[in-house]
Amino acid sequence: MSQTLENLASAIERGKVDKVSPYPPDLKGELGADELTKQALDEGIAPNLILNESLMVGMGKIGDKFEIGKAFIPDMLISAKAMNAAMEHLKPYFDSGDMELKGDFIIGTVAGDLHDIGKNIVRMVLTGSGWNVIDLGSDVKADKFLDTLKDYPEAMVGMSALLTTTMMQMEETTKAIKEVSPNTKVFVGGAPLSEDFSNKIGADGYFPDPNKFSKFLGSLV
Ligand code: B1M
Repeated sequence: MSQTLENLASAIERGKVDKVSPYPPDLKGELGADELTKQALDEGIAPNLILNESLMVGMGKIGDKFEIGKAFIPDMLISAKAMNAAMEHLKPYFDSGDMELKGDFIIGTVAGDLHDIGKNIVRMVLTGSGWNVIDLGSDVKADKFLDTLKDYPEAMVGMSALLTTTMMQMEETTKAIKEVSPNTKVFVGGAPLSEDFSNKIGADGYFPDPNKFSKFLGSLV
């Protein structure tokens, strides 16, 4: 991995947002996620590589530390803040598709779940590949998906979940959607999910990778 990508992964893990941010104190004055992402782009590193080989690595590390009690909620929050600062630089690359719309796509993180970084990346990638994305945010109940489908009856639906507890919401929401609109395609994603889970709840597919998901959606139109 290039030195810049390594430094960036570390900035995400440590929650170093930008050069002027006072946290963490031992990195005062050092470059943060903001500057390092810009530096990586200036070095010609592809946005996908920056995302997958640096930002995701840093996020994975802070998650692992949390799991073994070596990091706490504020640490994950500040890492999320650093990730968002980095994504601001990547957004234009993911957003830069042509404007010929392929169709409507409703997306949200399911009820009880506040993790929205992955969902936001999927939104950016789909927007960039020409979908009109209606982003319902996080903690989205089944009713909200159903109400939005009334306004966009031809839309496909994507749900994100990061918790083993909230992924169960996907089953209820998928069933509710299929009951009123059997032909609506429902896709799911998020770290704890699997193809088996998607099949079990009656969804139309599980996609761990936003780019492959976007290509698959493109093949449907
Ligand atoms: Co929390 N958290 N968190 N967290 N958090 C995890 C998920 C956890 C794995 C950490 C750990 O223990 N190792 C763990 C879940 C354990 C489990 O359920 N098995 C956990 C926990 C326990 C919690 C709390 C319960 C902690 C507590 O309160 N005790 C709490 C729950 C709050 C709630 O939601 N109700 C909580 C809170 C938080 C913060 C708010 C502090 C913060 C979220 C901030 C935010 O999102 N705005 C946070 C964070 C940052 C994390 C970790 C560190 C990072 C998540 C992330 O953003 N990853 C995470 C640990 C980890 O993931 N290693 C952890 C990067 C993101 C780009 O990846 O979302 O997987 P991901 O998205 C990918 C793909 O999955 C895919 O595309 C994306 C790009 O490749 N994808 C889709 C995602 N959605 C898709 C939808 C699609 C298609 C593809 O549609 C079809």
